[in-house]
Amino acid sequence: MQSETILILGAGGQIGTELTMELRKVHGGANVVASDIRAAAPIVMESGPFETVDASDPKRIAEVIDQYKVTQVYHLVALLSATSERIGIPAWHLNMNSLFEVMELCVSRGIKKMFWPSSIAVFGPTTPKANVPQQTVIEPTTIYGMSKYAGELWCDYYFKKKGLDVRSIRYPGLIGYKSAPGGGTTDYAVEIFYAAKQSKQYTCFLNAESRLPMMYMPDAIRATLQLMDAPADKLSIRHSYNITGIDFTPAELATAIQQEIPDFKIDYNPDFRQAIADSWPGSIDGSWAKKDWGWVPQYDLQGMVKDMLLNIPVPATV
Ligand code: VAH
Repeated sequence: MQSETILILGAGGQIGTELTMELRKVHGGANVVASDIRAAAPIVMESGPFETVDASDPKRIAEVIDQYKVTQVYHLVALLSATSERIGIPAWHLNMNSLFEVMELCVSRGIKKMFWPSSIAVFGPTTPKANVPQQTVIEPTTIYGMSKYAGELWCDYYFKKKGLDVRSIRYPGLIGYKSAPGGGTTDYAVEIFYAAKQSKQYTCFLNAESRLPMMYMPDAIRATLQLMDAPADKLSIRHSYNITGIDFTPAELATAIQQEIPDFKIDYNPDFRQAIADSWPGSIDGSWAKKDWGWVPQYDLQGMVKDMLLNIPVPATV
């Protein structure tokens, strides 16, 4: 069987760092080409090929695809919710145009499989708040959410009209310790762990009751590989799959941390990201992902908290 050569665009990001390492475990370091606009984490730079690629430069992406004879592409580059609201239309252009260019390159090069992340950010204030079904009212009110929903429609179009086997997951907020998030509304759920280990105090930029869908990164990475390995004829969704993870409010997360660090304290000072969070649902029904490709999460809230606190280094005392 011909071995795969995988290109990861955005390998330096929160998902990209961990996805690169997992794919290199499966396919071998030399067969997974990491790329980003700037150098990635040392573990990525030192475990296989890395190429400097600006995702807004299709000629450069084509060069790397041809140089390595790439057979699969993971296109992870995007500006997230908070950054996109701050930047405005240029964020739409980066998120959308890079998707169009990569899908066109995958079709023209006969690339077998492509992955592109969507997000629960596609849902808006008119979406039901609890256990959001796979098919529902989708009226995003953020630039990031609009770009992700438009992208989902294009993924389905390229599958149906051009035969591109592009697959997608609506990630919830992702929490991990191997790579930092950047520019997201759910980033509080990562920052809080470092604050708990360092100062034992955290001021949260969302209010105490902001329930959001979340997922521990090991589950998110496993879901991604499980979807990509699923037989194409089992996939009934070609926009993007809802997947079930965990959901919690900042107050619930703080309580779970206090089970491990009793003197941890939290207070709340909501900023512009509160309006983004308020437009999103609180929990997701991932039953289609379970039916089509057997998705079941492994981490609950306390399990994630224990593992995060176990792995985040205690700051060196000065
Ligand atoms: C963000 N972490 O906050 C991303 C994610 C569901 C949120 O897409 O923008």
